[in-house]
Amino acid sequence: MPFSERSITKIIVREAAKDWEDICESTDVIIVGAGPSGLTAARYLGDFGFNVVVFERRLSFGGGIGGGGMLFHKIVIEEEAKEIAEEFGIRCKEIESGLYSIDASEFLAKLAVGAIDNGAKVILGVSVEDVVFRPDPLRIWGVLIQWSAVEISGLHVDPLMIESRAVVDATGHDAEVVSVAARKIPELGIELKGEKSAYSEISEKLVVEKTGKVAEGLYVTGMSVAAVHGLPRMGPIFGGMLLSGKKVAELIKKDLKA
Ligand code: 48F
Repeated sequence: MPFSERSITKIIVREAAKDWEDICESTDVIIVGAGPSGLTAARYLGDFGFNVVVFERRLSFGGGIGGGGMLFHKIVIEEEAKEIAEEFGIRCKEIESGLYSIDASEFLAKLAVGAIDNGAKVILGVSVEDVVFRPDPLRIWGVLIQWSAVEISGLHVDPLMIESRAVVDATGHDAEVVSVAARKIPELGIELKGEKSAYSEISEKLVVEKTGKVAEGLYVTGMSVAAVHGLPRMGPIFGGMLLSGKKVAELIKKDLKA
């Protein structure tokens, strides 16, 4: 079947523009970061029927998963998170009581498939640089986005804005979205405590416990929780990321359906 270069370009531009129009018109939840917590949150929120978009700075999924532990290609999860992993079809191998090993590549691929198959739109190569807010009542109203390539180039290009009913900071150790909101909207009263050194067992529990809303319309999941609340880090054990992603999805469901 003959085809022309014109068609290839037209298909890409038109279809991308249609998706972007949908994202502008009807996004319920913006998730910033396609690491383990963001992808898990995206999967459950999609399953609950929300229109979900995930903006990921890099051109790949998985955040900190791909590097395993110091580039060894395995990650660990604990018993409490096994059920979630299995909902994604991820195979978990029990090594010692309550601790399982998973190939990093399987973990990141299946988390991404789970999010996409449940309706989340994942856009790679887009960075969130700021938030949209409304003062009365004070709430986060969306995000400002920019092509990562523009961000990296340092060119002065104004971003675009996407509105949503909820924004989830799943950006990992730097909590980038909460950080910019705290700095630029001091009325929110958010104090970023900063992540502490490792204490894995405690950290895995606390990160789930503290997952949730930090301001109206703004939620944290994954390692962003540790950065905001001053919790210890845990290294390449990922059960807390899955449990945190699921928890934030359930909280948002409750808040948005209310
Ligand atoms: O860092 P990341 O994997 O976050 P997470 O879901 O999981 C943490 C673990 O990987 C690990 C750990 C626990 O086991 O300690 O480190 O909390 O994924 C965060 C993703 O967000 C992207 C970033 O490229 C990464 O893929 N990201 C960060 N800032 C932005 C962003 C931004 N401003 N805009 C878009 N994407």
